[in-house]
Amino acid sequence: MKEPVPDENETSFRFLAEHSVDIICRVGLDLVMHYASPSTFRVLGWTPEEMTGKVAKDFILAEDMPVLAAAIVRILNPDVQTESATVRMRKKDGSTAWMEMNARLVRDSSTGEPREFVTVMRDITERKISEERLSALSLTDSLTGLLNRRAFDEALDRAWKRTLREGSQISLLLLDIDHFKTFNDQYGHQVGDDCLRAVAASVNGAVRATDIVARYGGEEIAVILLSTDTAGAVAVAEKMRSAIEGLRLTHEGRSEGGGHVTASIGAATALARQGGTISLPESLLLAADTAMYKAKNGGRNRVATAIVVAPRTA
Ligand code: GH3
Ligand code: MG
Ligand code: MG
Repeated sequence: MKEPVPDENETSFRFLAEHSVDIICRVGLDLVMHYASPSTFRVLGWTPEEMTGKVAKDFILAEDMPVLAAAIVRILNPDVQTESATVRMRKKDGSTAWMEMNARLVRDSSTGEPREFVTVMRDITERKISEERLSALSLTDSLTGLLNRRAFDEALDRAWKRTLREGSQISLLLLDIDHFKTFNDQYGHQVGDDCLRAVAASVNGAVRATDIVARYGGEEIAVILLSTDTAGAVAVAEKMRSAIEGLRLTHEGRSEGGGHVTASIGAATALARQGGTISLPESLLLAADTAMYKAKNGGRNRVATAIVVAPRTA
């Protein structure tokens, strides 16, 4: 391949590149770096000399290489002018940076054949981190740290579809703190919040890592137990119930619960079988809610169950 002769354009390219805050690179079609601007040192810790002659995969994390490969396929399309990709790059100090790359394919002015890529890269690590924090915030409940209702609804939808497809079973626990209104009235809202946090931690401690625990409403916690039958659901619910009782959080107004905070739990199981009629996940929620009220009416601080049969879809 013929090296381009430095001309006025070349000189101004160099001038801009040498003074750019962003990293500017010239990369061959074989992904070998021919030029890197001095800002590589400030952004990534590598000097331009350390980067030139190397290939993309020497700096880009292996799991992000498919993202780059897809962008290259798109940019080779004659109708595409520029293409961007966001990938992680290894910095000299061993850490990684999220880099947004905007690339343009330079073609030979006479033949139109692709010649090289000119890429502008910008460190967007800070932005990525705050985006990740924001998205975590919108999926978790800030008081308890459990998943919030939105995350729960999405998780239940996914789990439900999977259960119907596999013809397996799924259980849903709905837990409600007993006489929590009088607890708040007696000890104040702040102590009520502390109590909720403690209950949430107990619930989390009673389940497996694959189970999904969410704050469903004010003082209600919902748990999705994948591939779990009624016996399994009751075992987990009992473990939760006794863990909460075992916290020994004083609730003087709660004489029937031994003067401690307790909770009632509805455990509903859906079996996916040919001929099942319960096709919506909301029906499982309703069954768990009904079972929970059965536990309340039965004297609170207990577990009650319900079973629904859903249609198998595969
Ligand atoms: P039951 O045994 O029938 O469930 O009685 P309960 O008093 O717990 O039921 P109810 O639904 O009437 O009351 C729920 C109470 O939970 C009302 C509300 O003050 C309290 N609550 C809901 N969310 C929060 C919260 O975030 N913090 C605090 N401290 N209290 C809350
Ligand atoms: Mg309630
Ligand atoms: Mg309650």
